[in-house]
Amino acid sequence: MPPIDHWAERVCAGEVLAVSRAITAIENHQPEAEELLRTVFPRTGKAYLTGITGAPGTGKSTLVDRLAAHYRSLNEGVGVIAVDPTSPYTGGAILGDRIRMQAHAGDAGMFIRSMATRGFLGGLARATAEVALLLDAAGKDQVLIETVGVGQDEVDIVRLADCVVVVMVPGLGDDIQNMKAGLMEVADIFVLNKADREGADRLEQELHAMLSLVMPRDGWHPPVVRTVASESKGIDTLAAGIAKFRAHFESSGERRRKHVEHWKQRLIEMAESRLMQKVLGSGKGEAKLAALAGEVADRKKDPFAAVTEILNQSGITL
Ligand SMILES: Nc1nc2c(ncn2[C@@H]2O[C@H](COP(=O)(O)OP(=O)(O)OP(=O)(O)O)[C@@H](O)[C@H]2O)c(=O)[nH]1
Ligand SMILES: [Mg+2]
Repeated sequence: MPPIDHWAERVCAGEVLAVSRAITAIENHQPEAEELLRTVFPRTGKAYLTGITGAPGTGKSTLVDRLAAHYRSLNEGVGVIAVDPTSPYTGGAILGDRIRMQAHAGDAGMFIRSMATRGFLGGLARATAEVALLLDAAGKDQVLIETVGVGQDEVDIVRLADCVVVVMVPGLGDDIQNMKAGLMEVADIFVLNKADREGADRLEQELHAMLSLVMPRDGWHPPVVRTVASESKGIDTLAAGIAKFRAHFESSGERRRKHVEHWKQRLIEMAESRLMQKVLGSGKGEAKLAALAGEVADRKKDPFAAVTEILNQSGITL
């Protein structure tokens, strides 16, 4: 059996070491990663991806942890991807995540990985999407993706998910008003976490008031679920909300349309990423680009001619 097939077999059997090695290969954009993903791809498409996002410190990791425990109690395989815990907002998040993960150590039905750095070749969203695919191949029924909802990268990542959960907490001031419109738009479910704190009722009223102004997407009204993640309160309700959302889209035939839309986006991103690699692949490409940009800035060359030159030199004829 070729080594890649052997590796793929081990990934699909859910072997932790094989999965870990594959994720590292994906992060480093190693050529074997693509080969591996191609090999396992026919066996993917079963996992349900839930994205959990929200402002720093709202309790996302705690929620993910409790939700994971809930799914494990139903004997479902769970994969967790914690993206970008290195943002300047979150000091010891990785350490905290590590400690939480210890609680699941030794559970073969659970796989947890932090993706700690930015600057992945081809982008963080690509790496996350590929890791999610890999966990899908590894037989995880539920893949939970935690991201801090602060930038475009994060919005791109949550868009990958089948269901997007946006976490809010009372006492962050005018957080609804300040919330990124982009994040609001992608929310399928709102979680009002830290409901044990003062101001929970007011925040819930504000959310409902705001939601009443928004047109339901495909017949779905995003519910507001109150949780106290640190006490495991409301987790069943959240899981039920996710299941209801899933059923809503599966029965209405929207699921396939969503998946086609998803792959349309992904294929464009992959084409872009491959093109960039071809153009900037070597160190030389970067230098050449800088030289051309200089010529354009100095008006020695027009940008259209420069682009044609870049493409031609990369062996691309359009
Ligand atoms: N009072 C209260 N505290 C909570 C609740 N849920 C989480 N916390 C606490 O809030 C703090 C932050 O929780 P995390 O789960 O690390 O939050 P996070 O959103 O993952 O944080 P970052 O990844 O750093 O953005 C921790 O001290 C939790 O114990 C809750 O429902 N009520
Ligand atoms: Mg966290």
